Amino acid sequence: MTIENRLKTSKKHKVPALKLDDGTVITESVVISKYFCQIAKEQSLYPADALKQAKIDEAICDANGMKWGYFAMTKFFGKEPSEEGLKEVTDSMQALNDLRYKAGNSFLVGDSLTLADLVLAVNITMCTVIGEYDMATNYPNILKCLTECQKLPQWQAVDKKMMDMMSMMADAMAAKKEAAE
Ligand SMILES: N[C@@H](CCC(=O)N[C@@H](CS)C(=O)NCC(=O)O)C(=O)O
Repeated sequence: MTIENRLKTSKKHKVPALKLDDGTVITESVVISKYFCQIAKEQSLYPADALKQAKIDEAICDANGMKWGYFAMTKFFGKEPSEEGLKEVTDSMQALNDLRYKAGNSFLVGDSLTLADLVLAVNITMCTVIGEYDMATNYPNILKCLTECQKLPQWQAVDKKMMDMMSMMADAMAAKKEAAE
């Protein structure tokens, strides 16, 4: 099986897409992650137990309620920064903070890292790296999730490559904007 980086691999024309040896294509990052956990019999990130899965799925929905898209739109796609846009982001961070981190916990579900934390950590990097948003000052509780993921060698192996690429894209967009002014 291969993780494809060509948009045309899936009918959705989106990445990631996982292509199995028999040609079957699976899309959606969270779905692909769950598939990997299942076939690797990975029980800590996404246990087989139905109730535990439900609680992790619930947390993934909450994690995806954090609206990081504003940062990508303003850094990569020429959207003008605005107070309203930023407020929408910070309101969603506050909501997640109140819903999930009031107890001082480090993890979204239980007392260890799950797939939900990985999903949230990726979303957080979009805010901190791409948006240069100061989450350490404003939402330290939410940031704990990223700090935990950053301890993992597997995270370290892919994160720097990904973030360097994102920063390059942001710089290229800024230079294009400056040249147009
Ligand atoms: N919900 C999907 C989102 C997929 C997605 O939007 N991928 C973007 C890259 S991050 C993409 O392929 N964009 C290319 C395009 O829209 O043309 C997932 O989590 O896999």
